Amino acid sequence: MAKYLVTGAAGFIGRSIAAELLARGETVRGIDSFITGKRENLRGLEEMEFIEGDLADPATCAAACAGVEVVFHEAALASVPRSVADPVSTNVNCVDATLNVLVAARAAGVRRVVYAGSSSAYGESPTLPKREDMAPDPISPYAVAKLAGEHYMRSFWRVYGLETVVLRYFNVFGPYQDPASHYSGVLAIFCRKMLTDEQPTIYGDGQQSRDFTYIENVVQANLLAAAAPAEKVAGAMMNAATGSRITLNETFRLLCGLTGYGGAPAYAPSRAGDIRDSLADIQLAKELLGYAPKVDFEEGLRRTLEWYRSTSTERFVSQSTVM
Ligand code: UD2
Repeated sequence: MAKYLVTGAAGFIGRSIAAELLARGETVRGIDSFITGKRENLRGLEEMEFIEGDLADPATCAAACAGVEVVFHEAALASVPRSVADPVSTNVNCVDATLNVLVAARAAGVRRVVYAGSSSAYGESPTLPKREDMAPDPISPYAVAKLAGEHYMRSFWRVYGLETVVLRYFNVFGPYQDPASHYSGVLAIFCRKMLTDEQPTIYGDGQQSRDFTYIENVVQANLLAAAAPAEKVAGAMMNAATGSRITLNETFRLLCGLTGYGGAPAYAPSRAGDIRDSLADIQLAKELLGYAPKVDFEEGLRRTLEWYRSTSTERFVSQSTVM
């Protein structure tokens, strides 16, 4: 019987958490519907018990949670522009799915649920860095949906005593992030394009900034959140990030140096629902979890590029029509 359940286990972040748990000798169950998860991401996770299923279905959630002690809820439709194009799907796959997971977790006697929140909850307020005690101001339907999930987490702690911990991720990147859809994270898209000598597009003037967080840091935050004492973390929400930011223009220049790409970027109008600047205060995660980012942005970029280089370009080209 698995001790841990990872939802979205065939996605970028879920896959990475599952791999680390297995490396530590833990028993893991994963679930994915393959709406955005990839079967090839399960390679190397053969020891994981796997369920193909959709969290929008309560019976599937019940089967996934049976016998489990801790849930890492990573499954989502993660994209601001996707949610602008189709807010209802985002709601079903983020809000309904999260509520179903919580109901099933409670019924199954799960001890703790760790939830993938999003920095998009902070929205456009000009104050930087973003601290957890700031009022949320979600702009896109995606931000609203991820924030609703946070509120459900806290509610299940307050009302039912199910231990929940929310980690607000800040622009996570790294190996296994899908670069082949235009809904992908910007770094996955830029890495793939610049390695294959394709011109990347910057939406807006490129002066927007992000606290890009390498995947290993986020995996570390998750494992700490699962293990921390309930007195400290149950019902809590905290940023998971690096605490530094970089503009897209600077990122592009850095990637030119690392990839040898010699062209200029194309510039296109800003995307609806986009926010300008994002930077986390990571003090709370330090205090509550003992979290400290281990891999900085440049080192993360180098490792990510190495992975995209070593991974068959066919894998990405064959999926380039998938959105
Ligand atoms: C949001 C959240 C992030 C995570 C993510 C999930 C914020 C600050 N961050 O990321 O935490 O939840 O959603 O998807 O809200 N861009 C380009 N060219 C491209 C692709 C993107 O210029 O080809 C721009 C895009 O317009 C934006 C920036 O790059 O200004 C980052 O975009 P993204 O889609 O990687 O992530 P973002 O910030 O929407």
